Amino acid sequence: MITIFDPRQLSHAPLRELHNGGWTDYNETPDRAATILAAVGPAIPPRDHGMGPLAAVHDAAYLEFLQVAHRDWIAAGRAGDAIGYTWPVVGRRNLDLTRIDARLGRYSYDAGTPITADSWTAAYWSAQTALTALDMVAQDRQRAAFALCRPPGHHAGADYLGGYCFINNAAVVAAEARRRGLGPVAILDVDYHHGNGTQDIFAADPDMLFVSIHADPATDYPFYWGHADECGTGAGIGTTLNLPLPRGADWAGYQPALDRALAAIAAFGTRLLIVSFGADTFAGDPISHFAFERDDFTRLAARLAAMNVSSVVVMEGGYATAELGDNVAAFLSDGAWKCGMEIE
Ligand code: OKP
Ligand code: ZN
Repeated sequence: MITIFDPRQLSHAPLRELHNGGWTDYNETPDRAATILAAVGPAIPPRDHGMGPLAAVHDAAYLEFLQVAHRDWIAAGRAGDAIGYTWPVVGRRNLDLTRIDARLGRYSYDAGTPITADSWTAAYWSAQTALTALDMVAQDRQRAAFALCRPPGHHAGADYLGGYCFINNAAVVAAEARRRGLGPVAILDVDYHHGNGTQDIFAADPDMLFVSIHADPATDYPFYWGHADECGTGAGIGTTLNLPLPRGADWAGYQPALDRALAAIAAFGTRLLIVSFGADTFAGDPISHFAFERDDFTRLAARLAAMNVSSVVVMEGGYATAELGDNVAAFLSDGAWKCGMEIE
């Protein structure tokens, strides 16, 4: 499968994260992308689509914040990576403060996503990589394309970062695809973690389907989203489908949820499928608790390919770095994606 990637995506490299109450080395490393590239490459570079498609999904003030946050942090006399530590809890006044510490809290929801001097550049090119994968499918008649996005995106909302994510690459592609008349567009999120940012962005949107299979948020990050009773808001009720699974789920345990997900995607009349793909469902993932083996990624891809719709695969998580390249390559295998579909 054609792969898109830009080396500028490697420049974001936070030192450490607050994980389960203690400081650990940052899990979302540049090495992740390097190992995927080595296994699936070569990649073509992204085209630059500019800020328009990002601004279609994210608040202008949030995009501006991302570009200045680290500079303001240093200007405030701090060292190292910028990280929030005070959040405006639900119901707090929505004040428009200028202090960097206040703004870090305003535009984030966790302490696990530091901002470095290079985070904006990496996130910008990660989004352009996703948009170029859309170009490959929409204009260059590829049946599917792989955006090697890094940093990932599915935890980022319209005005917040978190979960290693800054720009919601899948949402940017979905909105741009709809703008180009390629809908109905569905997003299927098969990362171990619920894609809370994507859900929030499209929660009230009746013509964007969001379906997610993920670890039960009663036990797993991001906790406050992804429960089975979340089905959209307002006019969007019915176009969000959450399928949480207990820890320990293996390929067999995944099937009922996958069947429901694919049935919903088919019933929606989906013409373009955006796959938020996380390889952190792997049994050996250091921060996750499903039990996929390598071949299960090929099996998953074959099920998606059998939908016979054009697909943009957007990389999300996966932290077993030694096995990550092979697991992603298993998902992208030609055997799975080439079977039985022609683009008309
Ligand atoms: C990203 B993706 C909280 C840190 C908890 C975050 C996990 C993010 C997973 N301070 N860890 O969905 O793979
Ligand atoms: Zn994940």
